[in-house]
Amino acid sequence: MTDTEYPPISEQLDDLESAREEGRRKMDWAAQHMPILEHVREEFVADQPFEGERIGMAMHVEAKTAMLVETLAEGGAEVAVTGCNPLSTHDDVSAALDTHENITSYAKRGVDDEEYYAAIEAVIAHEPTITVDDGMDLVAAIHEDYPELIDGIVGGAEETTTGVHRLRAMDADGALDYPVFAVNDTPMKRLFDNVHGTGESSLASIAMTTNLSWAGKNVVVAGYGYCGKGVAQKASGQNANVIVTEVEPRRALEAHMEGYEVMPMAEAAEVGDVFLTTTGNRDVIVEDHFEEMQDGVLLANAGHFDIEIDLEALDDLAVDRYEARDGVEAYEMADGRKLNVIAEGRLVNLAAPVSLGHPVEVMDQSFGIQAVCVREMLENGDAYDAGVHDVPDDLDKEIAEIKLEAEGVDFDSLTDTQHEYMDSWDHGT
Ligand code: RBV
Repeated sequence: MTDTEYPPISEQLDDLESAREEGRRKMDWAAQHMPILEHVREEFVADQPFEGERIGMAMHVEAKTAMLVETLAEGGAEVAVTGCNPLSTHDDVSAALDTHENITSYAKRGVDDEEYYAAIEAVIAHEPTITVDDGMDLVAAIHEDYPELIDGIVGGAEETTTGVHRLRAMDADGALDYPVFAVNDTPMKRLFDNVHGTGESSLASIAMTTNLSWAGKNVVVAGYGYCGKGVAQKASGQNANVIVTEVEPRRALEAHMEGYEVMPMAEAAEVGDVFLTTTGNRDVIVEDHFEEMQDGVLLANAGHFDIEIDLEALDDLAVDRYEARDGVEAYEMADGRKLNVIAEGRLVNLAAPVSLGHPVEVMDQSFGIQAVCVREMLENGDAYDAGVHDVPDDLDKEIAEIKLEAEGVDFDSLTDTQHEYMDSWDHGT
């Protein structure tokens, strides 16, 4: 392994022993609820599919992610990992991971931009043969600054909507020079992680951070994609009145038909009590909206980057700002109204001080897919050209079947006659 200037987490913490112990305790708890990764790990330990490979990862380094990292390392890979958000790392988990002989972890909570990218560079210095990203920062840094490494890279996998969106834009420009699986887009990820994971963990993080109720609130959900749907559904289930804002006509109609109020943000700004952005786009809540908001509103973001709420404009409008609670910054307006921003407008389910990320069970699914995608890329890399690739459906089904078996859920299969019927076109009336 190449030495780099940015030190692994073990060289950055004071009380390393107790951090490692606590990190391992968190990982043990997660592991007890991750039957898919356990299954895949047993297979990897026996087959050693990653012998001689170097895997570079940029993900939210907490207990569940740590189980994915260990699973890959136990399959024979050397793994170098860092965070994909300055606030989502659990230092204790990072330290526990760093004790594994095949793993180097550079992830640390609370890094500034400079340290964030220094840690990404430290991962790249391991010269990965496979990359696993959440948000595409690793792929971007390799293409921009280390293109000479691309020949040695078999492929990659991308975890999240924003990362896949960026990769597709890169691919359309002809700028993506190795194959990457769009893990986010496969059913076993998107229908569970984005919907239930984002819905549950965002609302839980906001409730824990503020100690405020959902019942009776006007909750404005910006964006009715998979994440927005989950947030709307769970907020509604907690007796909130949900208002959806959208820019896509069919999604706006879908939200309307599912019983939510749909209106432009300019109108929602006047009536909302809580605002939660899930669009993946920038400038969703801006100055004009802040000016209309009621005193005491909560503002939070569940999209990957902290660009959805224009905090610079809010700061310009504010005559004062202070930390109202851990994870809550109050911006006081000239007329006395206070607008409360949670977790600096960063991914609220991971970046607030109390946040734990998505529930363990959904991450087991997402990371099960990640693990078999890495295996697929190494087994059949030649079959994938440079560009974005859907996860093969049989891999998605493999993970679903492991999960159903672990849950003790039986299901039907088609008879030969049914197969024949489904495959034919000559059975009419
Ligand atoms: N996510 N990871 C966690 N490790 O606790 N929680 C959510 C965790 C992922 C999720 O898959 C989503 O696509 C991505 O974070 C957004 O950055």
